[in-house]
Amino acid sequence: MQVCFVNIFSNTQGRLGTHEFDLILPPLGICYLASVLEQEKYSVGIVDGNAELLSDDQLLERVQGKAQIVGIYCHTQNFYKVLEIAERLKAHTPETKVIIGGPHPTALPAESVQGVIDAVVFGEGELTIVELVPKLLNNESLEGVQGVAYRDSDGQVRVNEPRELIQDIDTIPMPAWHLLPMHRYSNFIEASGRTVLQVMGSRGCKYDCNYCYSPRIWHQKVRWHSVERVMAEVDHLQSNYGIKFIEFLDDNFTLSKPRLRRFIDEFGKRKMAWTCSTRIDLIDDEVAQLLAKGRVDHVCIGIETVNDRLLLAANKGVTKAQTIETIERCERHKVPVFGMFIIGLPTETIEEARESVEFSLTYRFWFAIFSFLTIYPGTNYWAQYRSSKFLSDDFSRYDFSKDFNFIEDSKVANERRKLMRSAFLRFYTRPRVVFFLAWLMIRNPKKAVRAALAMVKTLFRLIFKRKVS
Ligand code: B12
Ligand code: SF4
Repeated sequence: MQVCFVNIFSNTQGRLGTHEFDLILPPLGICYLASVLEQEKYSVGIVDGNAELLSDDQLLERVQGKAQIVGIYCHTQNFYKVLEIAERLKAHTPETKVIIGGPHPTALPAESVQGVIDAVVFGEGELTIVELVPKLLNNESLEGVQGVAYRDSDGQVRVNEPRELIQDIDTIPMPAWHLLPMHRYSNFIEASGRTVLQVMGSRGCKYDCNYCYSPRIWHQKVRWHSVERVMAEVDHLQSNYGIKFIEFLDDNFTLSKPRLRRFIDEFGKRKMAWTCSTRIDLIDDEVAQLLAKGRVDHVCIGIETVNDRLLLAANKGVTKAQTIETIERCERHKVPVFGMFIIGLPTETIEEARESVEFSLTYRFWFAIFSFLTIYPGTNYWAQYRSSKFLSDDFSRYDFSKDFNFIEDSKVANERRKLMRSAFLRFYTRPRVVFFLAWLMIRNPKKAVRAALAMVKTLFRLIFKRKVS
């Protein structure tokens, strides 16, 4: 094989452990890259160690000596692990070229050229990989390859020019799903036990919230796939893999009303369930009506906080009044909302954090999740706080399901942790959630028992205040 892409197992089993709750999604980024390389007639493979729960040794066994180039997906939290895997790969087969890409290298290209890494790809990868792979296979210089950082023959770190985004994203082939262990993917709770897969109908977001990384990689531009292309992906997933539920990963699915209307008409012809994400200010009455007409299962909305001072400071561009209006509108139109909250925004007091928790319990959210503020590289907050003593420089702690990586006052942080525990307990022990699990039990007893056990385990940990590891 010429190129093998790898997604390593990430131990993100925090408060809401991804594997315990069957939240295992395909690594779409490397699937697109595999697909463009296959189009260019390279032999390509993917090892999704995360989905297959592969230990480092098992992963290395699957990859070592099997490919000329190994490309590893890298987010901040697994950066050290990625370097370690690269090191072991090279120790076994020094001639293998190891490249990395993904959110972390995109945010910190120069700093990511470390150890044995031969090339770091930053930004959108499809055009870069097609130019990079022949250079690596032929041992040619990487000078001038846009979107690449590397160490030159003098040992100097070079960061080449960034690459322009692809204008027409319909030119990118569908993700190479056939290279994935498709039976392993799941989002049990969100898809209520149905077979589920993710589709990206667009790339990018025009907003610029201070805690978000999306504006950096996609340059605050929104590029859409045509509705026809989206339906082709949906049909492919339905007919080849029996998928019954689609989770659209677009940053703001309801940004364009004309497109939403066309989507609802087309998708409605298929007998499939779906969910999407959007913003508070992108659901007016017409959008809520369309979502209800399209029988959306639920809509995920980043509420983050309901405090106007913090919303302004986070550059969120919405107010508490707008939030209430939209949530009530969704209730009226029977559009269930999955509310996502952040606890620990810079300068947030414990009273302000409590406001968010009370809000999540007052309104009829379908589900709610409370994340610890994690300031990721590439975000505006990172630019603001990167040299602050409050921000951890240990990347393995950059995990929004486990703990804060930005602590201004440890006493307040402790109170926030306690608040998160009680929020979790209060939200997830409500009769509605218990009934929901009972209903899932009928649908898929095995998985429901696992999810219920995971919940009990998490509650147990919380009650006894044991550190979640
Ligand atoms: C879907 C998703 C998930 C899914 C699964 C993702 C997966 N890898 O399996 C779930 C919900 C499970 C998840 C979990 C987590 N996620 Co997540 N997730 C996303 C989301 C919403 C979309 C990812 C996606 O498909 N993007 C679309 C593709 C096209 O973009 P891409 O992945 O960046 O890939 C392009 C380039 O980066 C590059 N590229 C990517 N990989 C590689 C590899 C090589 C070798 C090369 C050359 C190039 C390259 O080319 C690709 C095509 O252009 C992003 C937000 C976002 N806007 O990207 C967050 C995001 C990636 N997640 C994030 C985080 C932190 C996590 C968690 C660590 C959170 C946690 N603590 O639990 C876990 C990690 C779990 C894991 N094992 O990977 C952060 C990463 C920030 C950072 N700097 O690390 C993001 C950016 C969200 C955010 N907070 O801003 N996530
Ligand atoms: S949080 Fe949502 S709206 Fe804000 S910049 Fe990120 S993707 Fe866009």
